[in-house]
Order: sequence, then C-alpha cells, then structure tokens
Amino acid sequence: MQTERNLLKRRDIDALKTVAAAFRSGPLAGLLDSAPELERRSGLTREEFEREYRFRGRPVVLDGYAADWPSVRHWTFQNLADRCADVPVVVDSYRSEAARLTTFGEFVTRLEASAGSGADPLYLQEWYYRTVAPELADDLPELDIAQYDFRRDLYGEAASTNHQLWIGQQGGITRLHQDAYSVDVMHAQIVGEKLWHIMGPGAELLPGPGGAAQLDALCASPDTRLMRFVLRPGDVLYLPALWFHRIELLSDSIGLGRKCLDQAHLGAHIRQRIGELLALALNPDELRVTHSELFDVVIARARALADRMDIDLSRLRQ
Ligand SMILES: O=C(O)CCC(=O)C(=O)O
Repeated sequence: MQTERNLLKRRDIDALKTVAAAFRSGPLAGLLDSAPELERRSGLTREEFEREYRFRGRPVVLDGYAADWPSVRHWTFQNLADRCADVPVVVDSYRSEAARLTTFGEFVTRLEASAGSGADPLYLQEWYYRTVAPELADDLPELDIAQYDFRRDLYGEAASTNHQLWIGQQGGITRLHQDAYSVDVMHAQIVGEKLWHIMGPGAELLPGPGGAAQLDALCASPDTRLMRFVLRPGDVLYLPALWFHRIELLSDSIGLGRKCLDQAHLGAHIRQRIGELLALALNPDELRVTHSELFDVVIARARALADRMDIDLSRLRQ
C-alpha cells in the first residue's frame, strides 16, 4: 500500500495526534506567537484583489471587506437561536466520538450554560445552513471576489453551492488541514475573533529514522511559510488552494466559509475526486480501518453530491 509520508497530510489517528501535540508543545509551538503576520489590505477592488493575490496564489486578509453585511452588524448567538430554534444540526462533527445531533436552539443553550465550565468547547463546524435555514442567506451577501467557482460547471449550481457557517465556543479548535479537492478558501468573520495559523502547500512533517516527527526540520524549512493572523468581524480571508490552516477561537465565534474551485486547479480537483471514489469502491475495508474518522463523512458527502446532481446510485449506466 502507498503511504503518505507527510504527517501534515495524513488523516489517521496517530498522525492527527502528532500534529495536534506539535501545536501544544515543542519547537513548532514555540514559533507560533512569533510567526510573521499575514499581509492585510483594505479598500481593494475585485480587479486589484485578482491581480495582486488570486492570480498569484498569495493569501491575504481583506480588512473589513464584509463590514456592512447585516450578519456582521446584527447577529448574536441569541438572535440566531431565536430564528433557528428547531433546526437540526450536528455539533462537533469533526470528532466522531463527540459528534451528536441536536437542534440549533439546544446547541446555543448548552454553549451558554457550559461557558467557563472547563468542558471541551462546543463547535458546530461546516454547517451547510442553506439546506435547513436558507433565510439566513439574506444576511450573508455574495462576495464579489468569490464568484469563480468552477464546480458550477462540473456539478451544476445546486451541487456546487458551498456556504458553510462555523459557530463555536471560545477555545474551540479546527485542527490543521488542507481543504480537500484543491479549493480556495474564503472566510468571512461575522461574530467574535479567531486566531489562524497557516503554512504553505509545501510544508512537510516527515517521520525520522526512529519514527519521531522531524519538527525541527519543519520549523527550519523555507517551504513551511508559517504565518499567523486574527480575523475580526467584517474581515475576509483569501487562502489559495492547498495552504494548511489551523484555527483557534479566541472568543465565541461565527464565521462563514466560502470555497471556490479555480479553473487552474481543475485537473488536480478531478484527480482527487476520482481517486477518492475509486478508493471507496475498491478498498473500503482497509479505508474503514485506516481512516475511521473520515470514512462515514466521505460517504455522506458523496451521497449528498450524487443526490444534488440527481445521480441514481442504484444504476451503473444511465
Ligand atoms: O473557522 C474554522 O474553525 C475553520 C474554517 C476552515 O477551515 C475553512 O473555512 O476552510
């Protein structure tokens, strides 16, 4: 079997634990506070953004780009809970052992009740709110800089819709990852503050001869390109495809993720999708063991995609 050597890219439990620990102590953790700040710009037009950042694959924070959105000006946890009280949500979906189905109203009640209790922070990650609470979209206008999603051409409008809310409690963490399928990340901060650490697509954490992760080499390599920044309400992040990112909630926080497939990454995108589907079709038993955290999520995503694309999964040929 082919094994990914870069621990930053692996999704098996041991690799996830090694990378999570590296952010808590050791040489990488020692660098986090002094990492350079990512560039911030304000007042850019779409054309300037594309010329200076998107077409050059350079990440940037656009200060206050969404500052006048109704959500940024008016949303609170409580008024969202009033509007979405009975809407079903899966909280902590990134931790299989903690994931549970509840309602949005119950989630906010628990979040407020457990504040400061020392319990693990609650996090509603990657909430595709448009399928269950589409009215919220009125408060989250389209970003003019995020209108190039080539997945529309591949899968159709319905399947490519990709607006996710990230709603969580102070102290919540989204572990280091690259977004799958070579999509660019746009992230608008709506409520509260989040600390981001990012690393370039070439960052590598390899096991040494005795098996221990070579953290000093990661820290020393120019390809690591570790940077940090805080997103505040109204800020919008542009992170090109395959940049690694890890997020820590500095306060209770709401953010909106928008993903776009740049045509430049079409080949890589299709290769990853086909690779994943072939792995699921041809090697499911092994994948279930090696990727126990991911397996069900990937199946659920593939089913949702097929559904939105109107694909009949009981047939081999249409
Ligand atoms: O805000 C977070 O916790 C994670 C956001 C993220 O990973 C994304 O938008 O791609």
